[in-house]
Amino acid sequence: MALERTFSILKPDATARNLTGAVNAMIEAAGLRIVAQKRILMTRDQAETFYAVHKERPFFGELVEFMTSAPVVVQVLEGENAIARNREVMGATNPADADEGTIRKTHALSLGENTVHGSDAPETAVVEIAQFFSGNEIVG
Ligand code: 3AN
Repeated sequence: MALERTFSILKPDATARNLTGAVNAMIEAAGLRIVAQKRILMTRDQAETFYAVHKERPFFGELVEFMTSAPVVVQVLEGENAIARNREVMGATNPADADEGTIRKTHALSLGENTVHGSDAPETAVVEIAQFFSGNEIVG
């Protein structure tokens, strides 16, 4: 299996509770390398573009509000099978359904305030990484 890259976000509920280091430690312990990282305040435009696939869903407005409410940390993670590996360590979208030892089971507050985002497929990873990072900002 070749090295793969995935896009990750530490969401506002994580930065608000000063959990950047704690979540990063879980990501690194899962065998993923943080090869790019920056803390930003997402604009409404950025959040609406990022979550465009959910535009028709009833929670879209709430999701955009939340993602722009406080800083986030956007990241590129690299490793063997990184997309699936990251989703494994993130845990289920709803923390109530997440396995013990996952980031969401350990830290998430609710279905909306669920601490992390991770790309769900190679195609989305490429698009999501390109929205926030240029090539020379990623150092593997
Ligand atoms: P995941 O982030 O696990 O891939 P998606 O892509 O189904 O989950 O949902 C994107 C984000 O939208 C989730 N991370 C979650 O924060 C939010 N979300 C999903 N479903 C709901 C919901 N029913 N109510 C509020 N927020 C939701």
